[in-house]
Amino acid sequence: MMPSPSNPSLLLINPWIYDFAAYDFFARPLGLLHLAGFLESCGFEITLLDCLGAPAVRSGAFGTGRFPKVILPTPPPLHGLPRRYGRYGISESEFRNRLARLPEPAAILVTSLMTYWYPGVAAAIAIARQYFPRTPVILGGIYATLCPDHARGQAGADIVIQGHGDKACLSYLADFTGIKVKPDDESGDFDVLPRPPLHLLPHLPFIPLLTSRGCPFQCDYCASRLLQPRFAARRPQAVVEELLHWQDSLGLMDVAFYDDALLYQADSHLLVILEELARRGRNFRFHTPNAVHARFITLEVARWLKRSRFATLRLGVETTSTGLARLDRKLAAGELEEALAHLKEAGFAKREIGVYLLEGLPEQDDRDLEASIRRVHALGATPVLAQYSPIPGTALWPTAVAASRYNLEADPIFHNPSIFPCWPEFSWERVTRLKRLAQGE
Ligand code: B12
Ligand code: SF4
Repeated sequence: MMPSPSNPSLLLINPWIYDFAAYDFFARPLGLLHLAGFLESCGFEITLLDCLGAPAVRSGAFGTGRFPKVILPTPPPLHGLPRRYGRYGISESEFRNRLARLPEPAAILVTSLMTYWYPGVAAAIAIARQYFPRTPVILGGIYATLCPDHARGQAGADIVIQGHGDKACLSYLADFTGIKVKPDDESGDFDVLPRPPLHLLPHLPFIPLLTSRGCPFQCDYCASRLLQPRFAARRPQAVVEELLHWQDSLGLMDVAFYDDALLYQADSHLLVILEELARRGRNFRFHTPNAVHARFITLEVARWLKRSRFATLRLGVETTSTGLARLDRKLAAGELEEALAHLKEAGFAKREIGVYLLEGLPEQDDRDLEASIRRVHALGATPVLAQYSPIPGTALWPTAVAASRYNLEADPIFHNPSIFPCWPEFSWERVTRLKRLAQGE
């Protein structure tokens, strides 16, 4: 690898999604933006190229919508599936035009999200290399963290960094540029890290926000602990200041929380944030696409959620069945019922309360899922099916590997939840029947 010129400019890339289905449900590259903020504060000049930064082809509510899609050949390991594979985001020619206009950066930093989206990561890196063949490429993010060996072998980056990666990045950048930077604060404290530079995003109808990292629970199917071993919350005041800053500078009102455990210790965290915003007379509208814990919804919490205009509310539940050995550790019998009663008393309507139910788990019996769907309807909430993605390193992984019709260990492309890798076969009839039931038909 050749050292780069002394220009300390960095190119950060959020790659395309390659998948059978993808919807922009409050999705923004917040991890890459956090890294951008940190590197900017260390004196680097940042250019962000967001492959998903295309205006939606069909707009949904609150800035959500359909990504533009170009159909691509289905990857060989998935041949035969009755679904259309494609690339979501900006066109390849737009990506190339943007690269062609850029000066040579000192390094290219690429993020990654879902493990099974790695073909989009590899495609973006391969194209970027055509324009900057001498520039080192560093890959980080969720796929890089969960599947580091695969990423090292297949993604085409020079370096793969697991985890937050900010300090590791600095040390590699020092090697490439000769510029040694010592951050002002080396504690890694969430609150002293610079704000993510949201203004770098080309299309931003809402504020993506992280008020805490990690989760105090450890559900069998979830990667939260692998990505963030300890739960850590920001100071409520710092969160308030960040929200006011973005509202004042970008004029935004909608906020999407990316937290895994937003309602954990709500009395000293979320409620303090909401009270302070109310005290200052600031109006926001909130969304929890990543789900909140039902067990933390007391009547007081429910009233604050209503008063503060939580417009997209999703509860993470998995299944309402008490007969099955439960895979998650976050909900005990009766807690969902209680939470829904509180939300209703606070004034939430059925359509406003989405309850995620996991579909496609290994050894899952449809009758159990159907019973869960009916139960959620009966409790006056809206069931939302979330397809299960097997993740290496989770407690459920060995069961998923044993149950799958694919060799899950051979290729992360098989982690794709929309192929239902742990069903004996893909069945539109089964998918449609469960979907209709969830829609109340
Ligand atoms: C928010 C979130 C979403 C959001 C959208 C997120 C987005 N940005 O687009 C929504 C709600 C839409 C979503 C949807 C889904 N999600 Co999700 N989601 C998350 C969540 C909670 C946080 C991701 C995030 O943005 N974190 C915030 C940023 C700050 O962190 P980060 O990206 O990791 O970045 C840090 C580091 O990785 C690193 N880093 C990042 N980039 C780079 C680059 C370099 C060069 C370096 C050095 C470092 C670096 O630095 C950052 C700062 O610390 C994760 C779980 C988790 N705790 O991470 C699950 C997670 C990623 N989701 C998951 C799943 C399963 C899904 C769904 C499939 C669920 C479903 N069945 O519907 C869908 C799929 C979406 C789709 N098809 O479009 C899985 C991953 C599965 C997989 N195989 O990879 C996770 C891990 C949760 C889990 N169950 O374990 N998700
Ligand atoms: S409660 Fe949610 S975020 Fe926490 S471990 Fe379980 S599924 Fe993951």
